[in-house]
Amino acid sequence: MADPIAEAVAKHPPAQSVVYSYGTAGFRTKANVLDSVMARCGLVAALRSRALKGKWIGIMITASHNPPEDNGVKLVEPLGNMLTVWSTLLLYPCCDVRMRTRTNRYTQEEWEVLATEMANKSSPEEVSKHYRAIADKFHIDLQTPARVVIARDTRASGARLLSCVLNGLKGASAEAKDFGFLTTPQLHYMVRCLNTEGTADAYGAPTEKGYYEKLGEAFKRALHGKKPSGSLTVDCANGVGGPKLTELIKYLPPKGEGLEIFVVNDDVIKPESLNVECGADFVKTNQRAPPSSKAGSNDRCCSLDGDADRVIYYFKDSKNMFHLLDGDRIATLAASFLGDLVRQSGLSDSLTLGVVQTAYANGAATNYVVQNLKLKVDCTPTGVKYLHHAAEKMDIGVYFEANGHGTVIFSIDTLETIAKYEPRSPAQKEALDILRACVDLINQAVGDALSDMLLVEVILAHKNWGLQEWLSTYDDLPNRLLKVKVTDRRIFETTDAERRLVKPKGVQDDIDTIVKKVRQGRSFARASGTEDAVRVYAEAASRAEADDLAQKVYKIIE
Ligand code: NG1
Ligand code: ZN
Repeated sequence: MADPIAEAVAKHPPAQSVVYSYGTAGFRTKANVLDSVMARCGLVAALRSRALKGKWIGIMITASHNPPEDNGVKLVEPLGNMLTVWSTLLLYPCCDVRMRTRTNRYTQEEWEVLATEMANKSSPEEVSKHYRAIADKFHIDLQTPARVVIARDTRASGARLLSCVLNGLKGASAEAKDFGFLTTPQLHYMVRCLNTEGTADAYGAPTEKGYYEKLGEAFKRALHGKKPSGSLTVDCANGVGGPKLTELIKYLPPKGEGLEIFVVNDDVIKPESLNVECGADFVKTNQRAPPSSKAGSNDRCCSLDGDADRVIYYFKDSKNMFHLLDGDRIATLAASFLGDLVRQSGLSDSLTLGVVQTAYANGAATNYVVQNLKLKVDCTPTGVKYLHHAAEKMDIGVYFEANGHGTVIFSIDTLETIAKYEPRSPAQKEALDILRACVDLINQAVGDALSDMLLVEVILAHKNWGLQEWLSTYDDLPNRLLKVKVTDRRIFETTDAERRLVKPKGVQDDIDTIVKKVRQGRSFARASGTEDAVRVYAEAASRAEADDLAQKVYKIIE
């Protein structure tokens, strides 16, 4: 009898001697060795959907800020988050996101391991056997409908890799909805909308137009009559964010009444220019504007990454000095603004706000949150899924990685409190209206560069601040991030949210000895989850000391 699973994967044989691993950002590597992985991810997504009684699962084909020749794939859970430890939407056929249970036996690690195993099976028969073994092990009824929604960024390899995913889905008899080109956060938005459609927690219309309308309308409401000052130049990394931002602008208040946005580096016709000398990763890593930038002094600029899930701000001052406002800054800005709104609405007795960071957050940002904003800070390992998970435990959780990945999430109970609260004065009502608009403006499925950017613009307009005022809230400690090429990064094991090495033995002691001698010194080393390297981070009271500390730790790791 024909085996449709084996037949589907046989069309996409794996590359010789490549070992695949589902890491921090899904599978990500050179596009020319990904065909087999894509077809098999289709199978895993179909199984995951069936395990969740036919909920929509997302597949995003992207390699974010990586070079144009790379690509990758990520699976997205029903509420638009990454494969999570305890998904809130579980084994129930109804779509009520309130239904929380601990009966879900599937953990993030298990599904990541399943995906990794699936990707590394050598023959079509073994893949098919593994598919059935997973179904058996987790009592997945293979007759249950499976539904998968897919999108991709603008990489040249995207169309071919999409066809591999579609073949996998066809082999598994899954329903496929292909949205073509989307930003990563737009795909997350679609997944959440599709799974909550027609329920009390409906997230929005599952269309691109629905996404723009939701953001545009919330932006207008959140501005509450305030007008952003000046203009904003947005570098789109020559990625999918460019055309999508151009479309979004049509839904924002017209130029004279609202924000003037200049879209630059939006060439998606030449996919080889993606992330090259532009984009959030370039700006953050090189601590300078893209060479093509024509922005004048004090012009407000921001950069997205290749799939528009990261944003960072920057400007050059009148002395031509470059200043970066990264994810840490966006977190402190958002936490301070939302904290004020909660207080002004009269909700501070019922709601608390917290901030989640990684070890890469600048020490000055952490201090500012604790000492000035008087908020709780949690530190998690690198990777949005960890931050998101920690933020889920808070009433209002603001989470950002320093590199610009992040968002704000409101718990289900918090959403209810905000929706039902009766203001007791016109001032409370005004703050509450703005808070409610922010809830709609913020993409709660995942960090979203376009939504985060509009939130920053709203906050700056309300505070009547430019980037200079925003920058002056605190001084970043000078810092340096280095990459060490090592033969085997797996020997570097960490603890304490990746801030300390436990292996190789003795290395952490050597780092500690050096750090102790440096004013305001802090440094750590961890294996990258996306590249074959160890990253070294160092910060200190002065630029020279930070650079020197980073160099010394580099030498220890090398
Ligand atoms: P790794 O390679 O594990 O450091 C990098 C970024 C993360 C995150 C992931 C996913 C740094 C230091 N690390 O992870 O923040 O964005 O890529 O894209 O920026
Ligand atoms: Zn990205």
